[in-house]
Amino acid sequence: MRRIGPFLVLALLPLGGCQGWQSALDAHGPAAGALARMFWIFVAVLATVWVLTMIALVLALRRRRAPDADPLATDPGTERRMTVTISIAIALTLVTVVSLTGLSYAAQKVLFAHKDGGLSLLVKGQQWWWQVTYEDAQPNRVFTTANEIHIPVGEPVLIKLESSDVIHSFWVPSLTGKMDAITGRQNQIQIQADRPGVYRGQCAEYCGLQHAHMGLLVVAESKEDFERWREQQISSAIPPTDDERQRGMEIFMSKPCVMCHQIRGTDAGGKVAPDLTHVGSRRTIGAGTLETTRGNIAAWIVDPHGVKPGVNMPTIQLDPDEVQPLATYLEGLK
Ligand code: HEC
Ligand SMILES: [Cu+2]
Repeated sequence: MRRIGPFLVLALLPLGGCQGWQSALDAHGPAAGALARMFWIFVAVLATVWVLTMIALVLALRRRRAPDADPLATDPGTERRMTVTISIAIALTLVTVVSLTGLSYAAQKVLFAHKDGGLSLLVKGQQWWWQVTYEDAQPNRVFTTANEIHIPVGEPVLIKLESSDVIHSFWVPSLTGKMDAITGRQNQIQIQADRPGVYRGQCAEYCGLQHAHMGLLVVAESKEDFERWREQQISSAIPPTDDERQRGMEIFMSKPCVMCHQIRGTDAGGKVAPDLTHVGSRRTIGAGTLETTRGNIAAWIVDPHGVKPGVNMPTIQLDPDEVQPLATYLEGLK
């Protein structure tokens, strides 16, 4: 037991992950369902093959010739039986391998099936966050957000993937397989959620220092909730309603923040960092690194490299009494 213990733990590890909220085996959409089904069929078939092989091995090892038998003697009856047995074994192996290949092909068909219509989003991988643009035939309904994708339940949503620096990979395990985001070309993958929920995803291609903190959330909600969310995201930022927020806004506009970040409806028009127009409405900041609270926003602004070492946001000198109004203003951008 002591010897096989570690192997047993290793063998059972993948099962422990099944119930998590980010697991390819916890499928909530057609593509992820096809993959999870394929996984379990492979496991069942391969486990059966392994058990049968072991049984055959044990039976073979238990066979003994009589001690005085001539080792080179052959018996035509035994030869014939062996030929038949081995032929059957080869045929079964072929059938198994061909069936598994067919199954894998069928799962691919589901994975890359493109249904027309529905929403299309441009998702751009950046070191180390996701820029998300909701496309629309009407230009004034196009908007950009970051790291949090909302989709209506039960509808296919087309994700067009691009990258602005290195190769990233878009992966929301409960909804679909992985797809690379590459500079200079566009890859597409469709996602669909069958049930409402929040599904976590992350970059699945090592892309530098903060690769592990390049998460994203997919929020699947009813059509009405989604439309309400979309209308709110399309609108410009809410103007400050009190003195502290007003002051926070003035501080933001007077600092280099505006060169990188956009807040629609204000003079801040930077396009190289997350759009902050509705940053307070997102569940996290820093691509899933911190929960969006006033305290966390303040901590981020004061020391982004303490939260996410190597991050592409400089530490900007602020007076101590500037931090709170700034954080209050940003947190209020619902
Ligand atoms: C040189 C460009 C640059 C400047 C200047 C800059 N930022 Fe950022 N900021 C970024 C980048 C890039 C990120 C995304 C980092 C990540 O998640 O990896 C970011 C993230 C943020 C976030 C989290 C947003 C989210 O949705 O995750 C906030 C809040 C923020 N910045 C506020 C500010 C404030 C306030 C200032 C000015 C004091 C500022 N930034 C200045 C580049 C910049
Ligand atoms: Cu990445």
